[in-house]
Amino acid sequence: MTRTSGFVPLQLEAACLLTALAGISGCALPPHADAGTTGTISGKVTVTEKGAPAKDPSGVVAYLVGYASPPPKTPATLSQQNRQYSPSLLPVVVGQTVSFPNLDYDTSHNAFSLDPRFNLGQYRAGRGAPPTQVFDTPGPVEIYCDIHPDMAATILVLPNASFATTGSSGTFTLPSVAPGTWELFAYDRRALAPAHTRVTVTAGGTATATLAVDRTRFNFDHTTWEGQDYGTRGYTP
Ligand SMILES: [Cu+2]
Repeated sequence: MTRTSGFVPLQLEAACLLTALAGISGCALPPHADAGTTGTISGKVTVTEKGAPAKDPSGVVAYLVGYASPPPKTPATLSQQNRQYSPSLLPVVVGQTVSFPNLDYDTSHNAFSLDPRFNLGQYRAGRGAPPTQVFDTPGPVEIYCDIHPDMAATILVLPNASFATTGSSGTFTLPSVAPGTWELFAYDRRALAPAHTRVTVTAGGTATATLAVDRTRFNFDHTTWEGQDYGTRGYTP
């Protein structure tokens, strides 16, 4: 997946901003906190794997586009533990800082991305503050470890804080949404494209939405930071 063609919401968000400028209701209004003047989206994401029901439908990120909100001041955390990233899909807001703590006391880890390009170096657990990175461009960012080829995660950089990650039931709730018609997406790491629907929110109401994603991507093979095959570097991590 490329960052431009694979992230459909960006195009729709741009369209939404244009309609906001044109005064069309729904796109211009950011959610606000006044009880009774906002509504709730209660949704469910149905997940299949190559067409069959997924055993574990959790971990899908549902989110709205069409407005921007400032990033939380608290960093998000992408942990490295048991030679895996956790969570494997981390939603953040544009401009938010992400911390990458190594929680494995028996090995160094690394974190890098090829787009945008950054490399946090190799580091061990318990030796000072974990490295951090700011994410300032919307879209998915694939994160790897230059030591362990099986370590892969996606940071989903979103325009605002109206998002939620589904649990084992596949359900999600987005509270405090301004009235209007919104573009709602569901992003799964193993789906080729986000699912999309439109939902209309009324003040004090609860709107329901259902989305469906099919997991067909199971190969996250990638090169090292320097573009090499992991197996040709002369050592086994
Ligand atoms: Cu690692």
